[in-house]
Amino acid sequence: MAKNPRYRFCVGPWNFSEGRDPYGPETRPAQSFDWKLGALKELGFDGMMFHDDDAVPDIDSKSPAQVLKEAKELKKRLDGEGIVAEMVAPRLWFHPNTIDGAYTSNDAKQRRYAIDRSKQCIDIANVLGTDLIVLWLAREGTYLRESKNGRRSTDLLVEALDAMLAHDKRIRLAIEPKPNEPMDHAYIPTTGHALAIAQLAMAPARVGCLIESAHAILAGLDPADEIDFAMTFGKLWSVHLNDQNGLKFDQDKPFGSANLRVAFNQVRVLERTGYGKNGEFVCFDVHPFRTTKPEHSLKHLSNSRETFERLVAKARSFPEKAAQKLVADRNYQDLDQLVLNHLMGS
Ligand code: GLO
Ligand code: MG
Repeated sequence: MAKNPRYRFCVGPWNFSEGRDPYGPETRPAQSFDWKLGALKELGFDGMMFHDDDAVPDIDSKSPAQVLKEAKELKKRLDGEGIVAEMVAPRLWFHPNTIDGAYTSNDAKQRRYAIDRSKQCIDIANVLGTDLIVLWLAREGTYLRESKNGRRSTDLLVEALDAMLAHDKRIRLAIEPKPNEPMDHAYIPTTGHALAIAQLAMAPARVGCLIESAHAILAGLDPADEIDFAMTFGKLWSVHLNDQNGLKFDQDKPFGSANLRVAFNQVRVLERTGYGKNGEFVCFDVHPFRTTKPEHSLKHLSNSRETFERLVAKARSFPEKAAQKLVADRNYQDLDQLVLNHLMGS
């Protein structure tokens, strides 16, 4: 039995990455989907996240009937392995039609492509048995301010949300905010933006968010506070726990790798607010370091989970009473040390 039966864990096929960066090629051989599914099971994870084209490769070259047929085959495979599909996300940043953005492209034909592909993504999610669609709005933003109109882009995003919500009355949309990369500035950079735009949609209750630790840090925010904020609205439907060393390229480091205390506070908030009790998954959106040898290429996943589990134990054994006494006395100096001592194990 899992150490923390309350939590279910998951990763996506892209988290078994091969080490390519903008300056050099892969450093590890590519593995097949079957290999990744086997590894995920071996590691004791419960679910898998999917982009639409992870579920159905070369999706744009296939007929709608073929796409659904392949999604059904995948569902059978997953059932056979006892693995749940946590979510499906339309990958709207690879295809030539999405060069200038997807829902906010300046070209109406390309906006149509993005919406059609999103509807198909919902159909795939239905087949895979999940009601959760994740929207990482990768190219919805600008490289230069004058190329788009921010007000119009907001309207276009609402139109796209509405088209998806109308396509399926049960589906929930979790916006995954990120402030930059690949864009200079993204249109929905924070949790606040995601929850605000949800209010403009035709069914606000079905638009929520997914918080990724690194994305919050890139926005200069504390991921634990972002989590608390979204939980206050009952709208945190998934998390991508990882780590990020300051304002750099998106690093997707193992959870806790850069700042253990920031990781501890995220776990503490997840525990306090009851995250997971409605079936939400703990997902790790982490990548191996480029230097990682093939034989160590699953360690970023097992290590992230180990850190999470140990921080759950730390959150549960936190000397709350002593902490509250220090808070009441405004003795934050000793509160600080109490936290450090707790994390250091004394
Ligand atoms: C990139 C994002 C990305 C998404 C994934 C699911 O910065 O974190 O990995 O989480 O594409 O939509
Ligand atoms: Mg992510």
